[in-house]
Amino acid sequence: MIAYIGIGANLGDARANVEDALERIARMPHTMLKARSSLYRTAPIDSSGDDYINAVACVDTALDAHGLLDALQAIELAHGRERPYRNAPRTLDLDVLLYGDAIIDSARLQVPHPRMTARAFVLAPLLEIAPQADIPGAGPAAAFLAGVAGQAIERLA
Ligand code: A4P
Ligand code: MG
Repeated sequence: MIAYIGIGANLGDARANVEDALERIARMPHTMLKARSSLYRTAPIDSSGDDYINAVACVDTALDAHGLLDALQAIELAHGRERPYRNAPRTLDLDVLLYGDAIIDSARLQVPHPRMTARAFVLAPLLEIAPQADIPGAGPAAAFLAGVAGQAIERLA
């Protein structure tokens, strides 16, 4: 299954944390890293603290969607992530954005990620590596870019 993973960090050395997450994603079981976006510096949305570093990874995985979530949460834990409150600043946040064309709504997992269409820090890196990306139930990801044009985001070299 082709899946897209959103990566974000705004605590500590955020850039190093995102790069390390990409390496760990590439080493997840039954999974191949197919593509990764550039890093983006983004202003916090519904959150506080420093700017975020964001990126998106594309994987080809034999894990089911909940198994993929488990593997991503293990990587978050390896980064010592604490969850004092929702949308708190974080060393590392890994979200399942898309899992094939699946629509999932379980207690632990909602896919497509419910807020992805409203966030430049997801849409820009996603469209960099998957310009034709389609969001099940919502339509082409590219159609939502205009709606997030006001959000500060800078692609890093
Ligand atoms: N969960 C449900 N669906 C998913 C999914 N598709 N992927 C559940 C991953 N997890 C999913 O997440 C809480 C619970 O969501 C998990 O236990 C899982 O079972 P969390 O990561 O512990 O909490 P959170 O990060 O505070 O919430 P969430 O929902 O990930 O927040 P958002 O909406 O992703 O927002 N601004 C910038 N510029 N860049 C950012 O990266 N990130 C956020 C987080 C806010 N503002 C930001 C950024
Ligand atoms: Mg999260």
